[in-house]
Amino acid sequence: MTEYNPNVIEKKWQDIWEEKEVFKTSTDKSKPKFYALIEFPYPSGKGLHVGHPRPYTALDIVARKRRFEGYNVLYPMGWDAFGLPTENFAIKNKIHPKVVTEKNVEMFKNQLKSIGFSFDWSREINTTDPMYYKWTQWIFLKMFEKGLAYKQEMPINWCTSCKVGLANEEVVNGTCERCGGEVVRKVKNQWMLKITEYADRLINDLDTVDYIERVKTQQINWIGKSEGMEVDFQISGTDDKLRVFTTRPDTLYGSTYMVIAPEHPLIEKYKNEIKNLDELKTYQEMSSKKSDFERTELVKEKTGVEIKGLKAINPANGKEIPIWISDYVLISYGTGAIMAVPSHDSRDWEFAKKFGLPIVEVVAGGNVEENAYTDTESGILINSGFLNGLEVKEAKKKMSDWLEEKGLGERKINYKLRDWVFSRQRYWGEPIPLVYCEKCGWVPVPEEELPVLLPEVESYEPTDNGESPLAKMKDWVETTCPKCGGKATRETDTMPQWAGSSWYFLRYIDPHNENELASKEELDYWLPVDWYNGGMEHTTLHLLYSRFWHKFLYDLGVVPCPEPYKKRTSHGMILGENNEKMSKSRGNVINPDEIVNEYGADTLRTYEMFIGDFEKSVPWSENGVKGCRRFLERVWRLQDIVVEGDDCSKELETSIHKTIKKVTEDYENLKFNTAIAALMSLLNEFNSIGKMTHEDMRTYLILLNPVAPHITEEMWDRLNLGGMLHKATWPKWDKDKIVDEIIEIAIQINGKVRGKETISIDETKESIREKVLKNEGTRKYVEGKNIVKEIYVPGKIYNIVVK
Ligand code: ANZ
Ligand code: ZN
Repeated sequence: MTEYNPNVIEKKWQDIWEEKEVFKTSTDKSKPKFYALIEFPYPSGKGLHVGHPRPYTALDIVARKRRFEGYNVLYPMGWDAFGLPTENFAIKNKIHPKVVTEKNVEMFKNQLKSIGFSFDWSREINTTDPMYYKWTQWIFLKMFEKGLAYKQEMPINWCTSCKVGLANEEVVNGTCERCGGEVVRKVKNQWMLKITEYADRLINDLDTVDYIERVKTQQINWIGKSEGMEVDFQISGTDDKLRVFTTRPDTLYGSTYMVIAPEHPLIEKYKNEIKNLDELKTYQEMSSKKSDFERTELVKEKTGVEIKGLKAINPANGKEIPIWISDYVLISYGTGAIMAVPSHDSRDWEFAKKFGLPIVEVVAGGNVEENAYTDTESGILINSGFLNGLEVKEAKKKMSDWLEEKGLGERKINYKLRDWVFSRQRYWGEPIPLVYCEKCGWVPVPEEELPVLLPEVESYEPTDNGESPLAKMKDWVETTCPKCGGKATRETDTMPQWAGSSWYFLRYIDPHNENELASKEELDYWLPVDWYNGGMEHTTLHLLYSRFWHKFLYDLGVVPCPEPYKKRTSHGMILGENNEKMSKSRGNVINPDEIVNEYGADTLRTYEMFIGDFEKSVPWSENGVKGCRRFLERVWRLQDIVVEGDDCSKELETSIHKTIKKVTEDYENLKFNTAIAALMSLLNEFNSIGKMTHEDMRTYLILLNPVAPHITEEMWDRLNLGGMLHKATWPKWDKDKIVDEIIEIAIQINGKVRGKETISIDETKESIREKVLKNEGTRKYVEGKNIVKEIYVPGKIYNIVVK
């Protein structure tokens, strides 16, 4: 037998698959469909990273398995190619971003092809292709038409080094997510998208999809729905009111002072009455330099200034209280003003302690001299007039009713989510297809004139006053108004990088359509995406944005379902050997090309799936790579023990059927490592009995094929196992053959049987526990609760007590 030589066989099979269009999605709509999606990469100059193939291989495995099972599979790939790194490279090296992008795409594509992913390359898309961004612009215009895009003077996050406005999501710890530069606030006229209008639906519809729990939780927290009251405090000696937002109207009697954000208009309005205006101005100046992040950081010592000459009246007890300004109150949330209750809010408590303000306990249960008592479950109201003796929940309701009755306030729901800053003052993005006319205002470019192409410019650098480089192109900027024919100017801002990725999964469905973003027939068949895997870092950015766009398109009647993705999973990162992030500066970056060249693509794929729990971050290990290569060599040598005969080996029947079951289930549950481990141990069993029938080999190769497609296809061919491997059908396990191994146990929660789970008799307690907690039927009784006790009666009942 010849030696295992991946360099030869991998290229050979990649060429055959490509030539025979093996992975081209079928047009046959009578088959069940499976749409597998991974986040398309940004084609940076650095090339593919070993982190990329992890999710790509995972869904490649599922896609290949589903093809064997008779599904019509869509597993596409494309390029999210607009954005800053390419533009910054273009500026530095004076090369057009288009050229940079082409080069990088070519490099990425070759790298991906060398790993043998089963993408349907005929559906490749690129967000910078005018035929693509025509539809990105079209969706924007629809939003504009429906009033969801509007321009507003906004204090934005301004990166002093990229010279560009950033979305809140792009600011990390007060610095630019991309370059690490300092972020300050700057007021700019910005296009905004009203994602807030969809806030409730973005929360509620999470109930209808199968996302991993931490993704759901992060989205819910990011949207930050908060139910409370707006309450008016009279300003002493005037008819004027100062309105606050509070989630604790029950604590109103304990409000001993008020705080407004430094930007609050009250200061300007009462500048003649205020006695310490200069001091306040200095404070305002100072806080304008801080980011929201810095301002709300809990550990920071509180700062503030009392507004002398103004007082407010607590509407509950009629007492006069002081008003302060402090930057721990944000202008962008609620009403930009709060009623401070130092006894029951930690920030207010710290502030009161620092400035010697009175602390009045109104919910008994803690020790408010020591710290704020914030518990809302068990306290009883005191010092609070008509609320005395009530629990917090009742008191909230009673106070809210009272305030509404007296016309002093109203119930209000607030969200942390802000509208999406949708302008960038940069070159390498989709032009915003609007023109400004003195007479008609903002006018959309007519649909038949889309796409508005990015013009050629001399330099891609933003201007120093923060305008886009497009602003310097007089010929392009000056145009006529589509409405009245008068003089008009084009919008020179471009869209953010998140635009193109907000709908790309729709374009894969019908990538060459010239008349629509995708045809209704194709959308009806393929949507929703059945399985979307992507990084946790995109949970509050791309994932939320694309759900928002999809819902908008659903409202327009363009797409048939309100949610784009049926299922969302997430992978862990691959770290350097010493458990650190891989980075150029640490010199620990592994280039997948080197692994492919030295060990083969199948080894890379096997290793990345065997490396550990798919959802957890794991360190790279060269030894691990070698181990996987040795495994594949042993697979290769199985050819030596093949004997004539088409029936399954009798001796190993149970093992084979158990392995089929395990691998089949594990692939679907992201447990690739344990699937591979099962295949390793089955290999050992074949070797120990020293023979394998053709049928055994077929089964084995099909099971391993999704992980290591080249070696398995080659062995199938050499052993003449019938046609080509990728055309085979997925093996089925026979329940009867493993019957004595599989038993059913009952799951009992708080004394009631709520469901059943099948386990094998030799299954470990940890594994059984994991199954029980994930059980479809019983999960809902356990989730979000405290497990206080677990008792397992082996082979019979798994008892859980929750609180
Ligand atoms: C009085 C009070 C008493 C509060 C108490 C809390 C506890 P969430 O849940 O995040 O919505 N707040 C309101 N607007 C604010 C702003 N612009 N900047 C900073 N803080 C603001 O929090 C709502 C609570 O945060 C509000 O309820 C208010 O403080 C504060 F025992 O009012 B509370
Ligand atoms: Zn006009």
